[in-house]
Amino acid sequence: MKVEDLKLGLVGVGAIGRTHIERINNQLQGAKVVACADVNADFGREVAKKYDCRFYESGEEMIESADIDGVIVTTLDPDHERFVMKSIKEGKYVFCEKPLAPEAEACKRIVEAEIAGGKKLVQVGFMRRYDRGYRQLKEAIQNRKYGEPLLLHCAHRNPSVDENYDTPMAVENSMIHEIDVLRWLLDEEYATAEVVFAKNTRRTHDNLMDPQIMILTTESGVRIDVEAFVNTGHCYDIKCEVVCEDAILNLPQPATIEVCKDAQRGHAIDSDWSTRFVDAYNVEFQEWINATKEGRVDGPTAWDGYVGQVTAKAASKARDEKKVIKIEVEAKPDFYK
Ligand code: ISE
Repeated sequence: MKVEDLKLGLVGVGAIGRTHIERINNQLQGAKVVACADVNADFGREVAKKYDCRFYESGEEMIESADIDGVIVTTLDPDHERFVMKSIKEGKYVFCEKPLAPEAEACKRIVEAEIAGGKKLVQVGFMRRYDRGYRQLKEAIQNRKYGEPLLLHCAHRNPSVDENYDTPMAVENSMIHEIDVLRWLLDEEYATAEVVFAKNTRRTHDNLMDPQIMILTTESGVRIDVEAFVNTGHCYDIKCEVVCEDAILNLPQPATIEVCKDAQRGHAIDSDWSTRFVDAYNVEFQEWINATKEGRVDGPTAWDGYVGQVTAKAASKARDEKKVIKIEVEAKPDFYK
């Protein structure tokens, strides 16, 4: 570890937590995860040993420690709030995996605490903003080279999900990514949400309607449809087609070799989000490390986390009540402008 390396503490050493330790300690520059905490002490100690970290049974104690400069929260979603709040209290920069918190009210409490502390410290792990393809789309849309964007057709397809994944999770766990990245892409807020169902796949179960289609409109009238089909059985596939006045723009797929065999020509595609967005995660963390060292937050803020949850909850309500719901977000505080 170099003297100038940022010393990070990570709470929650599940799969995503461990991949973040791995990328920060072995691939990226300028930081090291030097401490970790987990409720499962035996497993947490094993992980700490593997990555040469100090282990803490209590995440709060780790966050307080003078040995760490910044915090990464990768616990179960309901525990995000308390560790983000503790980081704010300690005045430490904190990266929290999405969602910032499962309930919009909890996100609001985080926003209020951050404003009260007077300094932006929180970044939310919406990694799609760091994907090369989405960044290219944003650049193409931003300068209006192709006219105004009018409508978007998107798809979010997973090969399979576990049996705990239920109907609300299609919006709140999967399409939350589209909710965030599309308002960033279009640089405007949503006005309404609606969710409709398709015919159910035979691969689903009693608690999951799959596929679903979420329909959003933006304040300027752009109409967005997102298909979430989380039991395709065969691929992880993310699509985003932006229909502009003068051109149709499509999210580029990561490049893979073309294979010509058995009288067919084709390309392999990803089977999982962790490989599809691996480069995005790396860029996201490198930029977070760089910004943290310079004392600023330049990624998705606590406010973005809050708007995402308000929108997701409106979409869930729209699905349950089978109607179009108006999305009511308070005015953006000057603090986040
Ligand atoms: C998962 O939780 C993620 O965050 C992935 O990025 C997403 O594609 C997947 O649908 C979610 O279940």
